[in-house]
Amino acid sequence: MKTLHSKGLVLDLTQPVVMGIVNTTPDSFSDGGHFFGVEQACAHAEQLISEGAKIIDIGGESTRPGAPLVSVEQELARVIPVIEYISRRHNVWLSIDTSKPEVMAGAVAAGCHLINDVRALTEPGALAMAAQLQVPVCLMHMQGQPQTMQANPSYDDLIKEVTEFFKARITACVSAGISLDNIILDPGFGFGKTLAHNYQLLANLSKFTSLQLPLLIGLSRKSMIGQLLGREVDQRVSGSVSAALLACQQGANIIRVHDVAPTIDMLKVWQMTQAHGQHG
Ligand code: YH5
Repeated sequence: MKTLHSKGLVLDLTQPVVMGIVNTTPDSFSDGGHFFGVEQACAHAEQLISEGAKIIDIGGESTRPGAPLVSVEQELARVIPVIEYISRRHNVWLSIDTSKPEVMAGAVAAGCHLINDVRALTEPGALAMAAQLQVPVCLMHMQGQPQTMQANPSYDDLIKEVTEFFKARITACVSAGISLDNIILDPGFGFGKTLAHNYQLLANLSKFTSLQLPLLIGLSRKSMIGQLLGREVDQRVSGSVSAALLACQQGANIIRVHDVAPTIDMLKVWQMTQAHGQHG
């Protein structure tokens, strides 16, 4: 049975769970910049918890192409107060969306249970820090760097290349002392991928289950939904929920979303149907 353990908390992944996104960046494009500031971020996190999020993902660095780089001090100042506030009041899993080892250390000390790194622990010192902190890590695939990744994404064999990337990062993690039980994989929708690449990944998601590790997916409000439907970020809920259902059907375990309530509704429909399979 797939379960994650961190700091005395257990996360049962027999059914897909929702990870709610809390941005602390003033430029967080996908919520119109409304959720900046510690107070707003805390209130937003509590709202997502009440809607059924099992994990809250807290980010203080924007990976949007062209977004300004953020210093360690700035990132810590944004995320630590939110982590402290939520971890004191709720028994929810907290995830830190960062690539910086110093931020990983500060976040875990403040109460974070999981490291979510879009750079898959490739920054200097990140691998050793994650190994030392002994909490689960999410390794995301990205081609290139956030600033330039969407310039000309190109693959000979996308699924094979993402799989090879996963295998190489798993080996690097295990060599550094990270337990296999603490590794989560994410194909990184929108990170160095064209629209066609993103849908090829979604169509073939089940292939990554052969690696036998939990799968996290982030599709929520992304361009692959907006471009296809011709919709702005605040009109992408139906498309995002539909894509998330296709991911669940193929074995996704953790669904990273902005819109928790509609995603929980989808999961209830999915779970009821699962429970009544085989003419039950
Ligand atoms: C992810 O997939 N994504 S930040 C563009 C959007 C909307 C949303 C233009 N962190 C992931 O959410 N961590 C981000 O519309 C992530 N997996 C993991 N593990 C980008 C994002 C977004 C980008």
